[in-house]
Amino acid sequence: MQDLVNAVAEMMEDDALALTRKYLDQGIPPVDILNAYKDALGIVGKRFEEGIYFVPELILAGEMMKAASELIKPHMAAGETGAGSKKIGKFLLGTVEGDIHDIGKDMVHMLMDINGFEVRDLGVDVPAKRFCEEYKDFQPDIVGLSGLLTLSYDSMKAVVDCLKEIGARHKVKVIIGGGQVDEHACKYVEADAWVTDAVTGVKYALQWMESKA
Ligand code: B12
Repeated sequence: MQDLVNAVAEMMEDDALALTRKYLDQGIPPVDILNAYKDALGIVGKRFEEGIYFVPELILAGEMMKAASELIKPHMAAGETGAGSKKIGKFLLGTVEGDIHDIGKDMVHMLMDINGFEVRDLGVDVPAKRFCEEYKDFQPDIVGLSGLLTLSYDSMKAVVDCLKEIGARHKVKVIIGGGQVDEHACKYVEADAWVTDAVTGVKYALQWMESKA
């Protein structure tokens, strides 16, 4: 799908959507198409770092990915997992304080949902205190923190600290995700796992629910 990656990276919005439709019609797995977008957004991010692209390109890239997600969503709801309506666990999700990136978070929402989780999505720029309030009300099995800025690690850590303060840390798994996270960030935040793709995140979540059963 190099043509799709190129169309997104070169800001050719109409071509990108036409190719997305073409690949969906051909029966290409939706996750593969989303991953092509993710790769393209990685290129956009790199060009931004290099001073070739600026914030408007970041915005347009984000809009392209959102438009593609809307096209792809119905194909995913058909579900490869067949998890259907039976809920297997509760997943509290949000992008942490100071960070407004939500494309990856929305993909996580969609994938957790079709894999049988009841998802409560708190949106973006969510303060630690709000995560803890929602924890008390929703009683999730897993808390998922999204953050794409390196600055977000402190906000993620604040959520874990807050969960400790209310005596909930040992009762809940915490997973962090976003393009920049790594083992180092995971240790700093004191999360249980870190991922840079939603599919691996779903695998962790399913494993945790299995070992709880
Ligand atoms: C699009 C974009 C934007 C858009 C966001 C639109 C939106 N609605 O989200 C806009 C224009 C708003 C934006 C703004 C900014 N951005 Co920006 N942005 C990007 C870009 C190009 C793509 C991000 C993206 O959506 N990727 C595609 C998704 C699908 O991938 P993903 O988020 O990684 O998510 C996947 C996984 O990580 C995982 N995942 C994500 N979250 C979670 C959570 C859980 C629980 C789990 C299990 C998994 C998981 O699953 C997803 C699917 O596989 C990245 C570059 C990049 N390589 O990421 C820069 C990037 C993240 N931005 C960057 C910067 C600097 C900014 C700004 C500061 C720019 C500015 N000067 O204003 C602002 C910050 C605003 C803020 N306070 O948050 C930097 C961050 C650098 C850093 N190390 O901190 C990046 C890396 C670009 C770069 N290379 O410099 N940005």
